[in-house]
Amino acid sequence: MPIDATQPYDDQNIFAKLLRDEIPSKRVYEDDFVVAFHDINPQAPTHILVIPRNPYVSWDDFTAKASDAEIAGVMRAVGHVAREAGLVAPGYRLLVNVGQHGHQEIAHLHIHIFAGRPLGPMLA
Ligand code: D5M
Repeated sequence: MPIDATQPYDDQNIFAKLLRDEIPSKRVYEDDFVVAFHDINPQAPTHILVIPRNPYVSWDDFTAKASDAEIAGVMRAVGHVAREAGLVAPGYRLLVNVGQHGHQEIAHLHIHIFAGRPLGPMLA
């Protein structure tokens, strides 16, 4: 079920548990700002999620509350993860779902990286 992007942060969401190592993940990268790991239900041959360490419900929450330094850190980390995974030459897609109409299912901001096959035109 999609979440309400305006809800308060719930520290029992699955990515909060993953950040606390209460559930396993296949991590590919971490730094002061983010943790990146393989999506459990991949929609492409490469499907990585990048999440901020800090508790933001959604992209809206993040862009409203995070410092410029943190926003830059998260965005740079996404680029770094894609580069280190060798995705730049073949290409990749970034996606952030927000709230009900965006079909965001987990109430901790996550940035999807899809790659590994031609992804076709944008869905809208
Ligand atoms: O995407 C939520 C994504 O989160 C969806 O692609 C599955 C993924 N997911 C759910 N649980 C896990 C765990 N435990 N590890 C890795 N990936 C997970 P959304 O944009 O909210 O629809």
